[in-house]
Amino acid sequence: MQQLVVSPRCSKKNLSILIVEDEEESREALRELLSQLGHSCVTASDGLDALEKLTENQFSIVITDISMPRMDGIELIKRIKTDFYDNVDVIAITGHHAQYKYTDIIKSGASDFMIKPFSFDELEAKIKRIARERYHLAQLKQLSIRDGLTELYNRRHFDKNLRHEATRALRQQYDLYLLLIDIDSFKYYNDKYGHREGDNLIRGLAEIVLANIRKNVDSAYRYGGDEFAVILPHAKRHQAHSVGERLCTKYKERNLVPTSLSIGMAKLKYFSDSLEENLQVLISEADKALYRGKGNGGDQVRDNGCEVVSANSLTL
Ligand code: GH3
Ligand code: MG
Repeated sequence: MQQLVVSPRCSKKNLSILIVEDEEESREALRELLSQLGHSCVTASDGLDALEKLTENQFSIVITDISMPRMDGIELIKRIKTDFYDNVDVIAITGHHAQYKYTDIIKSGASDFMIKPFSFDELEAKIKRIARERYHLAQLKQLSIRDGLTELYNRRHFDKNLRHEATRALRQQYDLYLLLIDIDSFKYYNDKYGHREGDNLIRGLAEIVLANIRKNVDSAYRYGGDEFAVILPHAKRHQAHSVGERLCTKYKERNLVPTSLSIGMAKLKYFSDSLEENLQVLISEADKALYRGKGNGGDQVRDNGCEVVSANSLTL
């Protein structure tokens, strides 16, 4: 699913919180109060217990005591920051403020710090601040990987995801195809109907692409200007072909004359130990196939073996 979504774990309310405290009474009191605020809470009795819970569940915030048997809070915070970095915020609570300085605890990776006895209002305010920051950070992260016009993933994210997907495909030895899509005669359309209509056409194509690929498997990108890319992991040649054909056909149904789509497809191959080299070949082959199709009149899907499939000749 590619729509602009901020994970519920990052939303401003209803956080998943892990409470780490060796003293049962305090632990249960915290759990009850935080649950009353609508958060879902899990408890752990020390650092080791907390690490186990962290591997079993996803938490937004860990509230941890510092002095605990087996593994103390400082060690726990360090482990959280190395193993679960970015995903978890920690609020440390201590009654031994002479033993641990604020700076020591923040340096170990905690987002905030409280000294016992503390008021519940103070804890609530700190949780709210962290939740707000997490929410905005998640939004920023989403924006940084999206194209502003179409909300598809952007080119930067394409580069990152392609590396990730290709690594998995080569390691696990399954087929991966890349489609590069370019609108034919788009300049003419822009000139004739204006830039705003041109923008609408680009948005419309993004919708078509999203509606015709497998959710949670394939991914679509605005590659730049009037070019789009689709990564198809676990796809055979005929499947990649038919995705391309379907896109051409669905696009034609919108009757945005004189524009049409040219699509080049290529299969990821292992040429060298350098992933970058393999990716360069993949992109260059899809690009060459695309331009061969364009040179041949456009409105077609070509693969790197030069095969042409005319969208006009399809019976659906
Ligand atoms: P070809 O058939 O060879 O693909 O040529 P074309 O007319 O489609 O033009 P080309 O692909 O060479 O260039 C893409 C054009 O798309 C150039 C640019 O003015 C236009 N363009 C790029 N980004 C945007 C955009 O965000 N909105 C609009 N309206 N136009 C854009
Ligand atoms: Mg074009």
